[in-house]
Amino acid sequence: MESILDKVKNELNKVNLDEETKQAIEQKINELEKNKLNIMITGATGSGKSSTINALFNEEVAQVGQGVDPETMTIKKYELDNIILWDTPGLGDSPEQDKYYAKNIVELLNKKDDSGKALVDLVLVVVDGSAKDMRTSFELINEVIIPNISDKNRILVAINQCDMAMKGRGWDNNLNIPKEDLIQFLDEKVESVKKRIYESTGVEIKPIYYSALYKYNISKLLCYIIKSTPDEKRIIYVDKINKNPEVWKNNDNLMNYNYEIQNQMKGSLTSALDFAAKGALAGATVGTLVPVIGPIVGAGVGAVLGFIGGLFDI
Ligand SMILES: Nc1nc2c(ncn2[C@@H]2O[C@H](COP(=O)(O)OP(=O)(O)OP(=O)(O)O)[C@@H](O)[C@H]2O)c(=O)[nH]1
Ligand SMILES: [Mg+2]
Repeated sequence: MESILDKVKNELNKVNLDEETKQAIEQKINELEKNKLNIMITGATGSGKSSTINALFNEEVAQVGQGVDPETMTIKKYELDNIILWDTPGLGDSPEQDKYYAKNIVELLNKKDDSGKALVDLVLVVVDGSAKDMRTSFELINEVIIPNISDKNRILVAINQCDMAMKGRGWDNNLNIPKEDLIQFLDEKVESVKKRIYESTGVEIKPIYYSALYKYNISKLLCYIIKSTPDEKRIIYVDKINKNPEVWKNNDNLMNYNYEIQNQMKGSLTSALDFAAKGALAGATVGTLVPVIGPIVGAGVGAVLGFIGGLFDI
């Protein structure tokens, strides 16, 4: 299938722009095509790491791309073309094993890419919202993840299994959403997780809650992930997100997440291309080419994500 960047490249070729500008934009697109996005998914055993990966991404792709990282033999590596998912083994089964897993996680967090930057772009810690004892999760977040990632904005804490947070009470099985009492319980949980991380580390992280099983707040989760993704890598998600519209349907209505997802991806690609073109165009300033590039990128993103239909209408 034609990728979003190929689509944009083709469309740009059709518009009336001078050769130099076109070349500058094309060169930038070629550069963006080489970008790799590395995401670590970690958490206690059974928290729902694998279910979360399958909810967010195209399941078939996730399965065919499965492999084992030969260096560690413990962290699973899924390659969805330019998205590399590092699925760590669940912690909490035995202290000796956890020590070994933690060591592998620290090693991966300290790995550098070819340009000398941290290889892992962001870490998603999946917390089991139905678990009483969250000690393993806090040890992982506070003692393993936070001390080993310098940009704290790249650490995400997501509370899964929100449907089971009150042992199944408060979950509306017909609508697949939490009822008022469960919402309140979950909001308090978010606050207490945030507080426990802050008190141990001084780092402020704002967790969210979702259900990978019932596909609730998956758009919110993706939105949360995109905002922590380096600007120029955001567009990578377009080709790989789950193509089943049902996944993106049920969210809290605090924001139009599906609109926001599209907007973030469009915005970061448009400004990257505008910035590249500016260099080639005499007298151009930042934003000069946005009226030309913006609609093309918008149409491309809209075409690929059109399967979500009305949800992405602007
Ligand atoms: N009720 C409920 N169950 C869930 C949810 N997410 C995952 N599960 C269930 O929890 C179990 C563990 O899910 P996995 O996705 O395998 O968890 P994991 O973190 O990958 O587990 P390990 O790889 O063994 O550490 C499975 O039975 C899932 O169906 C959820 O949101 N709600
Ligand atoms: Mg798993």
